Formats: sequence, C-alpha cells, structure tokens
Amino acid sequence: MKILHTADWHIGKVLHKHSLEDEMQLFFEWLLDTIEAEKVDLLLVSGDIFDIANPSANDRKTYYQVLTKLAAMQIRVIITGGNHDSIGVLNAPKEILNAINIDVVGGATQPITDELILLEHEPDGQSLVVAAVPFLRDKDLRSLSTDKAFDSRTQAIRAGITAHYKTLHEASNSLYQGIPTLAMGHLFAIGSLTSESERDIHIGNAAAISSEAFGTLFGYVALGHIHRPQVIGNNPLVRYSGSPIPLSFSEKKDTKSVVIVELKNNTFEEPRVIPVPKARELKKISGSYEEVEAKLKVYSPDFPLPSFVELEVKEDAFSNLILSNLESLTEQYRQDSTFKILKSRPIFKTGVKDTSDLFVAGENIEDLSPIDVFKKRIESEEITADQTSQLLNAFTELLEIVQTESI
Ligand SMILES: [Mn+2]
Repeated sequence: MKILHTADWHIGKVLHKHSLEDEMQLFFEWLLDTIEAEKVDLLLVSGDIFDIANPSANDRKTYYQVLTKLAAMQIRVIITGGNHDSIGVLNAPKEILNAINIDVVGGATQPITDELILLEHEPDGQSLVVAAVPFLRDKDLRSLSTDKAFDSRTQAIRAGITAHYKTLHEASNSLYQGIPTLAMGHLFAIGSLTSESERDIHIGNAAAISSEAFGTLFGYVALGHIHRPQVIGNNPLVRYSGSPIPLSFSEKKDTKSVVIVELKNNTFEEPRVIPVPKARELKKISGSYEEVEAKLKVYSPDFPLPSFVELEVKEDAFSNLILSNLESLTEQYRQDSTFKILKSRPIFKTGVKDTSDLFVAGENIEDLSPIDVFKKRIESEEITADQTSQLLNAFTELLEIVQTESI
C-alpha cells in the first residue's frame, strides 16, 4: 500500500495582498500526476486545508475540484482539520464525500474512536488503521484530563494531547488487533523548525509535544502545522510533510515536498521525499539603495510564474531622496512580466523619528503579528516581569479563541 502524505495547503492564502492561487493550482496538477505515476493508494492531508475559517466561494470550488479529480482516480483520501480550518466548513460535506471514498475529520470526535479509520484488504491484501487526529482544541483536551490537577495550563494541554493519542492507540489495539497503525496530527512538536507563516497554537507554542507521545505508538506519524518539511526526533517515520508551496518569505529557501511511504507486509518502509517543482521564486534583495538597484537590473528569474520580490534598502542616515527613489524604482518595475515587487522596506540606522517609529523604522504594522504589537504595547507600561508574563498568557489565550473560533 502506497501512502502520500501532505499538509498545510492553505487554500486562499494571500501574501502581501497577492494571491497564491496560481501556484496552488500548479501544485494540484502536479499532485494528481504524481499520485497516478506512483500508483498511490491513500492520500493523507494533515490539516490547514484552507487558510481562513470562512473560505471564499472560489477557494471552496478549488478544493472540491481537486477532490472530484481524486475521487475519479479511485484512491482513498483522509483529510483532517488544522488550526486554520473551521470544523463546520470541513465537516459539512462529510457524508457526501464519504460516498466517494474521502474521509473528513474536521475536529475531535465524540466518541474518540470515530477518529479511527480502517482500510481493509486494499488491492494488495494489506490492511491499515489510520488514527485521523485533527488539530485538538482546548475544549477537546480538557475533557480527557479533568481527573488530574495540573500546575499549569501548558502541562494540562500537553497531557491532554498525549492522552488522546494513547487512547486511540489502545482502542486500535483492542478493536483491530495485529493491523498496523498510522497517526495523523496537527500540532507543534518539540524540536521543530518553524517559519514565519505558522500561527502559534496552545499558549504561544509553549505546550510543544514530545515525539515520544506518539512516535512509539504508531508505525508512521503524518504531521501538519509546521511549514518546513522535517523529521522529528531523528525518526524518519515521524515527520512533517511541510506545506507544498512557500507561504512566507522566510520559506524562500525551502525545497517544498510531499512524502511517500509504503506499507509492505505490515511494515512501513523508509519514506521517500518527493520535491514539488518550484512554480514561483520568492526573492529578497537587500543592500544599499545603489546595490538594490543594480541587483534588480540583472535579476531575471525563470519560473512558470512571476517571482515575488521583497526589497530591503539599508542606509546609514535617513534620506527623503532615498525614499522617493525607492518609490520610483518600484514603479519602474510595475509592468515587469518576470517579477513583481511585493514590498519595499527602507531601513535607516539614524534619522528622524515620529510617532510611527514606535516600531523599527521601515517595519509595517501588517508585517507584525498581533502578539508583537501587544508586546510593544506592554513594554511601555511599568509592570513587573510576572505581570508581563501573566498578561502575555492571557492575551495569547484570547488570541487563540478568536483565531480558532469556528464560523
Ligand atoms: Mn499551517
């Protein structure tokens, strides 16, 4: 049985007001071709299907078009919800998708054993149990860990997630004895290398999960949430597939990929990483104004889609001339067909300060996360470190509720 693991599609993602729809479409075409060429039997998508809880009609259309094509290929598909997804949006078409071999687990289920999906006697005679665990929200975790008192919320969350996996492992053992198991997950694992496009989960990521919580319980663990492809705890069978396309400039050097793992004679073989062809380059050009101008002149990318460029001009002293030059430089390339300048940041070491300089010169408010802005705000208060951390925790908690609230 051949399994393809991907995650973090983030359909609908916009980068500095520019849609990533075109590279997403190219990825889907490539994915369908790869599934066919590799003769994949099972596709796993570990959360963050959509970028926002209430995706546009167009983004939903994209999703259903892909699912329709997958169904026509007669493979099994298992989709779980991520922290960006609305449980309701993913689960609404659950029954109809089920009829075409697509299982959807938008949020934690009641009973928990509904998260176990049995694939029985696939063409090669191989069976498999998939513990399709979606992103676990606070309320899902509390129900499992009420019998114990924990020193902190962090500990309670960690224990809740660990208990969730353990319960599924035990249930699978008693219901489907002897059948290999695989777990999906959308969580923050200890030791994972992040980029700038993941949204913090569970108190600012403080409740990171050790790979031991699930690594030894399941034959393969297909993780989502972290956008850089990576192995966790040195175990090639516990890994993040990463997002299929770069979702932020911090991922510009990543090689995006999907994972193929084969299950043969009840054993998971060493997974293979298949790189996703790069459709668009994300490029940061920095230096003095003159250097940036010269580098732009010779920049001629060659990818299917126009590159997205970020300019960073670093000068010693504040200069209005530099600012206006930078503006006309950006204007000059507006019609270029090989790249688009998404943003330009002037950074001056010294110079005039005004009220907008509460932040580092050249930093746009839209580049900051809500937590950054809140941190800046409480920095200006005369409070103790203890109060600061209490306020930060409370703010993070509220932020999580706002961001994960289903629409
Ligand atoms: Mn994600």
